[in-house]
Amino acid sequence: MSNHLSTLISDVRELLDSASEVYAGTPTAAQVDVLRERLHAPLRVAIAGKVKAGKSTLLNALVGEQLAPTDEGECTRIVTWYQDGTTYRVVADLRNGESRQLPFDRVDGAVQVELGDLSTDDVDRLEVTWPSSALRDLSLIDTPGIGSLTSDAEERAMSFLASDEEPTAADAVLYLMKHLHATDIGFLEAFHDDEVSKPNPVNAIAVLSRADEIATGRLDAMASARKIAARYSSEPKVRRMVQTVVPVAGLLAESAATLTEAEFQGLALIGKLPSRDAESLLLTTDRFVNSTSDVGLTSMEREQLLKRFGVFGIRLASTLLRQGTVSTASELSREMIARSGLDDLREILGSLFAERRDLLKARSALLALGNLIEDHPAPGSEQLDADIERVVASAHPLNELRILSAVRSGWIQAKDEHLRELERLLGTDGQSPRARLGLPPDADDDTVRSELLATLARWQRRAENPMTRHEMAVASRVAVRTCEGMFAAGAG
Ligand SMILES: Nc1nc2c(ncn2[C@@H]2O[C@H](COP(=O)(O)OP(=O)(O)O)[C@@H](O)[C@H]2O)c(=O)[nH]1
Ligand SMILES: [Mg+2]
Repeated sequence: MSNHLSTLISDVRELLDSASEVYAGTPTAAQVDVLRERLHAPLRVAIAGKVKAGKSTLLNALVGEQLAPTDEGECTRIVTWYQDGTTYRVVADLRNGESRQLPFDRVDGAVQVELGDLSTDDVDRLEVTWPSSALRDLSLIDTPGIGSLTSDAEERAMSFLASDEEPTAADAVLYLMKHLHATDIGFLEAFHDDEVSKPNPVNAIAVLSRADEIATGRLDAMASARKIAARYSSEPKVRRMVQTVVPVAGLLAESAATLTEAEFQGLALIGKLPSRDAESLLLTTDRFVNSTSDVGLTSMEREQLLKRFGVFGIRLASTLLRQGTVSTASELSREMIARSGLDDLREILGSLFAERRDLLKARSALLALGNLIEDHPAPGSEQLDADIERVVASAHPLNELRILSAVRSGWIQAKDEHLRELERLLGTDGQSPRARLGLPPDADDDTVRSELLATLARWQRRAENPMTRHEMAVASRVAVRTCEGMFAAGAG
């Protein structure tokens, strides 16, 4: 960890200690404790987007289990947290401030919570604790869809994602969109804020979801989806709000991650058909289910395969099997996951969120503490507020984030290549010195040292050059401090 980051984290801890003193013996003390615990807990990533964007499906793919209920269902209207733990447990946090452990069932794998005498309106959020290595680094938060039929659910999702109602908000957001709609932009803008403490391109990623449907299930669907995603990623409107756009075929990823031997056998039967016969079978879903051709699968079995893998998944799996690219269930699962885009998403989550988790958590703790003080003025809280402001203004890692979002907002004008270099140096490609300097992971220490020296000199020149515009000069000074920090941490 860099010295700058450890300074920020110890500053945040001190602020929380002072807050505990200020609020000792008051009802607010418990809220301060929650904030303190969160600093040690995994990063909280919310999955947001319109209803049926594929949020719950993608959550399941990331966990590798069919955990979150998909489609309608009562509980898909409640914000639900999925976190790692030692026991299987569901707790409901109620609007009236109480918490209650609830019984649950598993229907086709999905956790079906029994609300009993509670209505969805009584429940503020559900907390599902589930032993899972996938949830160890990131807790995932499933949210009701924006644009759902009931405006209550929509309001709930918005208030969760966009409000200042800390400490419920997430540290980072995955925003799912099937295609880019005007309402998506509006939605992104609603919870976008240029303050360091609000979601902005440094902690939000867009997912072009249900990517298999983009080319109506053709084998090249993912290639088309990648092109579209790249185009979105370069649109200024989108860049202002999210770090990048990644295409993912969530259904394929979910089903591949939970592929059963029976399903593999079924897909293998289709793979045994000559490709022309398989294609004609897959022409329409109706034909696939009801065709009388002798595949060795009943209509019901075919319908089930369709539900799990979609036309694209069946076409892909049978082609991979026919061509001999894969021959076992585990090979097929791995290949389909890779082709679904899930591996790419995981990698991006790793470098943008997981590697930055301490910074993102420190940032949301500062925001939450600031809001808490505003809501609960107390003797001594004014001083605390001033201290928070001082930390927010001076912490170098927060300045890096601020510059990154300023670049994305188009406020900093400079040559494109300089801006890309600046973004990389400030950590968009990863937090390690090698990533920041644009060097391969196996570059030797001497190479790192000389690249660091050259980079430092370059940014010093830009900072001091009278021709450099004011905003770029400010950004250049931050870049210089980043380089100095790498020296201090021993990278030089
Ligand atoms: N073809 C296809 N269907 C999907 C995909 N992801 C989700 N679906 C389907 O879309 C419907 C809604 O998905 P769900 O995850 O419940 O969406 P949510 O409302 O955003 O949580 C379900 O019937 C899913 O099976 C995908 O990547 N491809
Ligand atoms: Mg859902």
